[in-house]
This record gives sequence, C-alpha cells and structure tokens, in this order.
Amino acid sequence: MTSNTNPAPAACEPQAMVTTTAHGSTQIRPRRLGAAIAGLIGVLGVASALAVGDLIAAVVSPSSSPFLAVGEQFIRLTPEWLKQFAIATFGIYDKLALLIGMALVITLLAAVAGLASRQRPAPGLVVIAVMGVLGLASILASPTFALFDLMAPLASSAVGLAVFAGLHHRAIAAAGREPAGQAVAGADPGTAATSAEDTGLDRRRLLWATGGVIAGAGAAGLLGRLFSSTAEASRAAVGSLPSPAQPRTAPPPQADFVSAGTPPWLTPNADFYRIDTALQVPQLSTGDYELRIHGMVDREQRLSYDDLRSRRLIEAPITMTCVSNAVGGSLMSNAMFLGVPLADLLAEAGVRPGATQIASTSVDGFTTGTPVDVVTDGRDAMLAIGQNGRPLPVEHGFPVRMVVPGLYGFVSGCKWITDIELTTFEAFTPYWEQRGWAQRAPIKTQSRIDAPRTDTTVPAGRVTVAGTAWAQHTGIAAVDVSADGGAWQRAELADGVSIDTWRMWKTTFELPPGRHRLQVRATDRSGYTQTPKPSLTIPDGATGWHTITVTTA
Ligand SMILES: Nc1nc2c(c(=O)[nH]1)N[C@H]1C(S)=C(S)[C@@H](COP(=O)(O)O)O[C@H]1N2
Ligand SMILES: [Mo]
Repeated sequence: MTSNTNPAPAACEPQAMVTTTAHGSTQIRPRRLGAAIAGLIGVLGVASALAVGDLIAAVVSPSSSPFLAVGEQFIRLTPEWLKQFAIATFGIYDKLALLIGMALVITLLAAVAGLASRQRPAPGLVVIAVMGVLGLASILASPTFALFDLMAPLASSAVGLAVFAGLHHRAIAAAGREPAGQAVAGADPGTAATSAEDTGLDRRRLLWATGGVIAGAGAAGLLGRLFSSTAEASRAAVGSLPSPAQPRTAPPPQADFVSAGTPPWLTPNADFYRIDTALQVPQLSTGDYELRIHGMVDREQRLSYDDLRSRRLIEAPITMTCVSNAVGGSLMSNAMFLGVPLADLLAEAGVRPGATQIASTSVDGFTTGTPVDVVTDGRDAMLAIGQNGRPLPVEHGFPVRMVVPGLYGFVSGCKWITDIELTTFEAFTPYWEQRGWAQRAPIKTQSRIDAPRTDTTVPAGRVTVAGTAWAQHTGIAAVDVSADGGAWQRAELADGVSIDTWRMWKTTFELPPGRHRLQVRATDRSGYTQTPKPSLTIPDGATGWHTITVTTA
C-alpha cells in the first residue's frame, strides 16, 4: 500500500519531496533544483555582486572594485617567472588575458556555488561569502587603501548573497510544486488544482526575478563603465596644449624607412606600447590633480595641473623602452613629449646633498626610483603633459607622467604620478626592484630586424632588410647586418633626429633561393658594439643579436 500513497522520490529532478512516513503522516523533504537552474542562480548571484561592486567603486573610489582588486592583488603576488611568461606570451594583452582568465574562474566558482545548493541555499551562500572575503581582503591589501574603499566590497557581497538567496527561494518554490499533480497523488482534487495555479505563479515569479536580476546587473555594470571614464572627459576638456619655450623644427622627412618595412619614426598615440600593473586605468582629472614634491628637499612643493602647464615647457622626441622587451620584441615606441623639465622642479625644491633617488608614486600605488644624477645631467627628463601634440593619453598616465630619455620605463616612466620623494637608494626600494629588477637601468644598445618578418617567404634575388636600432641618450653610430654568418655589411641609416630616439636602417642582400639566417648588431656613439651573448631581460634588460630566418623562393 505504501507504494500507492508514496510516489518513490526518484533521483531525477525537479522533484516534489513529499513522503509519507510509516505512520501515514505527510512530511515535506527539501526540494531539489535542476542542475542548470541551480548553476544559473549561482552565476546570477555572483554577476550582480560584481556589477554592484563595480558601480559603487566607480562612483565612490575607482580602486575599490572587488573584481579588479583581486586581479591587481594577483598581479602583485604572481611570481616573477609567471609574469615573464605572461608578458612573453601575451605581450601588451597580458591584462586582457588575466581578465578573461579571472572571468572564467569566477563563472566556474559561481556555478559551483549554485550546484552546491540544489537543496538548501547555505552551501552556495558560503561559497559566495568566501569570494566576497577574497575581494575584501584584496582591497584591504591595496597600497592605496582608504576606509571608504570598504563600501564597494561590502555592498557587493550583500547584494550577491541577497540575490542568490532570493532567487534560490523562488526557484525552490517553483520546483517544489512542479509535479504537484503527481506529487500529492491521492490528495483531494481541490488541492491539486490550487497547486497547479501556484506553480504557474511561482514560475512567473522566478522568471520575473531572474529577468530583474539580469537587467539590474546589466544596468549597474553599464553605469559603472560610464562613471569610471572620468579621466577621458577631463582629457577632452584640456583643449590645446601650451607651446614649448623653444618650438622644435619638424623632424626631417627621412627619419624612417616605412616603405622598406620599418615602423614610422613617430608612433601614433593609439599604437604606443602599453605596460603597467593597472588592471583599471587610474582616473585622474586635471581639476583635482596635485603633485607633491618632498623628502630630502629644502622647500616642499605642491603643484596643480595648471601650475605645471603654465611653467616653462620643453618638447622632445623620446623613444621609451620596456626592460621586458626581449631581443626582437616590440615593447618600445617613440613620441614627441611635452613637459616640465624635472631639473627645474628639483632646483626649485632644493635637493639636499645625499639624496640619490627620486621615488615616484602613481595614484594607484605603483612606484619607480630614478637616479638623481641622471635626471640632472642636462638630458630632457620631464614631467610630461603632452604626447604627440595631444594631452597625455589616459592609459599613458594622464594628466602627468615622468619620462627620462635613456632609462627603461620601470625606473623612470611613472604614469599618473602624484608624489615625488627625494630619498636614497638604501632607504627606498620601488615596485619592480622589490621583485628582483635592477636599481639603475639605462637602456641597452639594441637593434631589431623589422623586414622581412621572421619565418616568412620572400622573392629570391635582391632582398631589402630594414629595421630599428637604439641607444638612447648615447646615439647610434652604425648598424651592421650579416646573412648566413657572412661578413658584416654596413646598413644605411635614416636621418638622425636625436640621440634619445631610435634610428631606422636598411640594406640590401642578394639572396639565392633557399633558407637564410639574418643577423643585426648596432654600434653606439660610445664605441660599444652589441654583444652576441644572450642574457635574460631580468634584471636589467636583454642582450644578444636579433636573428631571423627567411625563405627566398
Ligand atoms: N603607474 C605606473 N607607471 C608605470 C608602470 C606601471 O605599472 N604603473 N609601468 C612602467 C613600465 S615597466 C614601463 S615600460 C612604462 C610603459 O609606459 P607606456 O605604457 O606609456 O608605454 O611605464 C612605466 N610606468
Ligand atoms: Mo617596463
């Protein structure tokens, strides 16, 4: 008889969990959600948490997005080899790769949270709470932490938990009554009819709630995007930049060999390589901007953006290079920078004897350390406000960054700079130096073959080989190219504009059909010729000759 009144609670779902005990009394057992709906609820809970966190962060404090904080904490903690691997594999797309990876992991965790809660909401709530704690901890660990940064992660966790609990409740209600007819088989027909009606209502409620959550999270996410692009608006409002004290003459027309395959001498702003630890581009506006110069100085300085732009400005073409640029790599670009000479600012502050290092801090907490002697030796070291005739692009440090010709970016190119402290090398260890990179890092003399591209096929016969060479603040004296280990052949140099920029070169070889190996080496104006000995990028830049293979046919 039991089998008649007690429909066996099958393993399949959704399932109404009504069982009849030996005494014949009816007992409600926890109901089970389908895997798809359970997973979806987890994902929606976490998605709303992220969207709300991003929106509040965008409004209150851009650096307090829990999602991005976790990513930035991850970047700070990743071991050096993994970072090297990421830059080597993804280049300037390393951050995109990290974001996509994080999105995948988080979606997976969210689905797991949902699947763990096919009956009771507790397990999913625990998973979401743990994710929330991770976000909170990352924000607490941020070098720029301030109390109001707690708002976004706390609200984010609260919303995530509430959305999950709410959707779970609705889904259980809808699932529980689904097979109501059979579930309470034997009950009077009146009850069954009410249940069917309830089921419809519960399902509609679940649908509405789900739709509401998707729309709400989407709107919060979009609004967050909107609010978080304040720097772009401020940049647009800058208008035209002041002129340098001594306007430069236009670069000579033959500074590159673009038709032979070199990059253009000036890199358009949109193509300028980008390397930084910021998952979210810091949002500064000229109105709020303030730069503090302090430490071992006689007169502490506080300068607004207008203070800086109304000073004597210089304009200079400077080729920036990243120390992580492997031989043959593309982590370098050349632009016309407009800015305030650093030496002027240091003189005004009065650098005390004994100060050896300029410690610069970005608004996002990143730090660089630049030798005082290099910055004050007469080169065009500056706090740049302009790049190629435009205000500094947001991702390149708007509104102000440091640029020092001849030094790798990690010891000189602080973007979104808000603090300069005169100190010593012993007293302060900047971001990358804490991770094993060199304290003093002048850019090494290097050269690169841009055409033909390695592992390509070109017509046999006369083959033009062209490329780039650089020895910032020393200048390139000569470039030699060799085919198949043969004698070095001197390349033709494009017009030199400045010793602080790259120099394009080209030359022609007679290459019969077959596979060929091409090598390049540069000699700088100090007389140094590039060593063939390969070395790693860490700690102070790669060495070795760029070597490519081409097939001629
Ligand atoms: N605030 C900030 N400034 C920074 C960095 C950074 O991670 N954060 N990276 C440095 C490094 S390693 C390089 S090579 C240059 C790159 O400048 P770019 O992105 O304008 O090419 O910026 C430097 N300045
Ligand atoms: Mo770099």
